[in-house]
Amino acid sequence: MNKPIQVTRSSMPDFEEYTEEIKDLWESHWLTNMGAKHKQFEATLLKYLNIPNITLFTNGHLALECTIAALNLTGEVITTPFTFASTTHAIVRNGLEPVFCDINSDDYTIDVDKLESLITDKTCAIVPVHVYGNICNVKEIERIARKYDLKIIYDAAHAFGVTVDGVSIANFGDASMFSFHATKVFNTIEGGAVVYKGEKLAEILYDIKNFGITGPESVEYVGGNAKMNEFQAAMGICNLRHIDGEIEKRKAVVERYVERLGSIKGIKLVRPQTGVNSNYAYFPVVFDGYKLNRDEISEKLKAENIFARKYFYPLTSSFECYKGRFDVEKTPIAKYIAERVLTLPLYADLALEDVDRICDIILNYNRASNESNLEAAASLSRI
Ligand code: T4K
Repeated sequence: MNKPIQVTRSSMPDFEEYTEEIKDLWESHWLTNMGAKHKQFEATLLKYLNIPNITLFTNGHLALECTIAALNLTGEVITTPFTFASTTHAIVRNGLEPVFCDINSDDYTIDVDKLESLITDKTCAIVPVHVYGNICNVKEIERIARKYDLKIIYDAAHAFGVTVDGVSIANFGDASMFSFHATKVFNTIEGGAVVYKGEKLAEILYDIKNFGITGPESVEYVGGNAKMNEFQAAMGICNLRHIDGEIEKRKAVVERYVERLGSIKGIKLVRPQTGVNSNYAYFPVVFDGYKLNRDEISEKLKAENIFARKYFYPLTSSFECYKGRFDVEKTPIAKYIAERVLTLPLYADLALEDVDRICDIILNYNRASNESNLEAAASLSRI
């Protein structure tokens, strides 16, 4: 049996590069609480993303949760259910009510044509998701938010390094959250960041991730602990040196998948978005009218030690913890896609021969020939 292939595999610097980077921590004994590595990493990221403000966090989820808290919102937040648990939980854990908008069937981001009809006098914000690194219709979302005076907080967990018409995706909305989790295009082991407009938010985010402490003897917010530590920041410093090369390698993997699966009836891929420089974060495939359904393909791959994932099934609106609260029928496209989507293995060092093997398993399976093989095997055993 071939060695297992998981849906992704963390990018890592050379061992020596990382150990060199963390060496001075043994001299300083300063391991966390916004130390030298944290400051250095923050400054490097500002440059890389070409943005004015960034706050680092210990993970993407707390980055999103703290940002929503920092904006001091009340009421309803429009978002999509075709995402990881984090997006919806971050809204609910802030005491806000998620209102689910459907996604579009092209890139699975929020359907801006359905957004406006969901706005009520209780709506305070929109939390759109750049799902798989596909970019939401940022212009239309901006127009709607301005018209109704709503905040926009992008869940950009998947979108680090993406640009639109040459502009970093970090520049849209009031704030965007990036995840630097081990499974992401760019990782700090665990980690995350928020980028935003306005100095005011900088102060609040800094305090909120550090228990709400604003001075030696003052605590102005009910904050938590969401600080990025020095080892995470050191990993970020190292990985950022290699990010462009990693994205290039991912691109080659995606191109091979597209070459093999791009024109197959019943297999739907996301088309490249106009003006968008992708980070090739995920490779979602929708099996719709193919000879095998999504679950059958998933099982076939598993039998060969290949572990694709059903990101994002089930919809967050159908989670047990939200039972009876939301109606999944109100987001029919999200429901349809979630039932048919499979994200295939994708990481920088995935060998093209492995991509071919994955495609062969998907393409070469033929129910009729498999049945006749089984019959042949059965008659052989009778001899
Ligand atoms: N918003 C969105 C839209 C998100 O997708 C996420 C996270 C967030 C917010 C929150 O960001 P963070 O708080 O996580 O920074 C994974 C990740 O844990 C999660 O970060 C990610 N989204 C989600 C889509 O996927 P799982 O439960 O599927 O991960 P797991 O442990 O099954 O790992 C998947 C594969 O990755 C493994 O089979 C092998 C590989 N892997 C995993 C780990 C942990 C590695 O190569 N190295 C590793 O260290 O959630």
